[in-house]
Amino acid sequence: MGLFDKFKNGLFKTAQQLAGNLETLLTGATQLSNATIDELEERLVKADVGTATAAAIVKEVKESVKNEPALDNVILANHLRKSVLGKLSKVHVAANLPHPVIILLVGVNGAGKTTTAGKLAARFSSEGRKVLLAAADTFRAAAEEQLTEWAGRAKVEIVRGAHGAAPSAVVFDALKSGLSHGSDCMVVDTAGRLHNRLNLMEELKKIVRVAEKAAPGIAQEKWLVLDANTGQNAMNQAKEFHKEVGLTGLILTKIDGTAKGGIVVALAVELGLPVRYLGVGEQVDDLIPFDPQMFVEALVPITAAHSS
Ligand SMILES: Nc1nc2c(ncn2[C@@H]2O[C@H](COP(=O)(O)OP(=O)(O)OP(=O)(O)O)[C@@H](O)[C@H]2O)c(=O)[nH]1
Ligand SMILES: [Mg+2]
Repeated sequence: MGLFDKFKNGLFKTAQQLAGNLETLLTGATQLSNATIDELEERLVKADVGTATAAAIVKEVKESVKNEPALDNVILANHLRKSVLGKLSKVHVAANLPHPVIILLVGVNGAGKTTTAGKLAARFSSEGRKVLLAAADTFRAAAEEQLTEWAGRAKVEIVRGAHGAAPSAVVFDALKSGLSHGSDCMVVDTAGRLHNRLNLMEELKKIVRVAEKAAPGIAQEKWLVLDANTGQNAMNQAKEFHKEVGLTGLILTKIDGTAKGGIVVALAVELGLPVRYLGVGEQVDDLIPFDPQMFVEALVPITAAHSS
C-alpha cells in the first residue's frame, strides 16, 4: 500500500466526520453563510481540532473564500486544506535524524509506546541503520517480553535489565553497549506513567539525565506517544511531559480507530511541537512518517466533495 493510501485509510473516520460530506454543508450555495461557517466549525471541534484552532481555521477560510465568485465544494475543500496545511507546516520538521541518535519514547499507560518502539526499530533498520532497542520498562515483566518479541520481528538487538532494575540503570547499560557496538539508533521504551504522578516524572527526568551521561553529546530525541482517542486531555498530557522533559516531537497512535484525528492539528498548533509519526494499526508497517500535505489531503478528501 502506498503512503498516501495509508494516510487515507488511517484518517478515514476523521475525514468522514469532518469533510466527507462537504456537499451537505454548502447545499448548492455559492457563498458561505454564517450557518455554514458555524456548521464547519462544529465539525472541526467534533474532530477534536480544539475550539481555539477550529475558530482560527474557519476565520481564515471565511476570509479567503470572499474573493471566490462561485464557491463550490471543491473550492471550499481547497481553502480548508490550505488553512490547515499552513498551520501544520509552521511546526513541521524534516524526518531525517542525526547519526547516531537516541530516541526516548514516553507517555501514559497504554498509549502505544512499546508497539511504536518496535515499529520504529523495524523502519530504521530497513533504512540501513544499526538499531538497538532498550527495554527500560522494568516495571512489568511482560513489558520486556513484549519488546523482545518486537526486536525479533524487527530483527534488531535488544538490551534488557534484570526485572525490577532501575530503568535509568538499564538505559545507561543499553546506551553504553549500543555505542560500543556501533549502534546508530537507540530506541528506548519506557514504562507508562501518568503526567501528574510526580515521582514517576522524577524517574523520567533521571532517565534523561543518565542518558546524557551515558552518551554525552549524542543527539537525544524525546517523543511523546499519545493515543489519538484521548481527546482534549491529550493536550494536558503533552503540556506536562513537555514541561518536565522538554519534548522534541509527538507520535499519535490509533489514528485508524478514531474520528478524532483532528487532535493532530490541535496539538501541533497549540504546543508548537512537530508530529513525527502516526500509528495507523497494529502491524509492523502501520507507522507512517508525518507529512502535512498528505495529512490534509486525506483529512479533507476532494473526491467526496465533488458530487453536488
Ligand atoms: N489500532 C491500533 N492499535 C495500536 C496502535 N498502536 C498501538 N496499538 C495497540 O494499543 C495497545 C497498547 O499498546 P502498547 O504498545 O502496549 O502501549 P504502551 O504505551 O507500551 O503501554 P504500557 O507499556 O502499558 O504503558 C496494544 O494492543 C497495541 O497493539 C495503532 O497505531 N493502531
Ligand atoms: Mg509498553
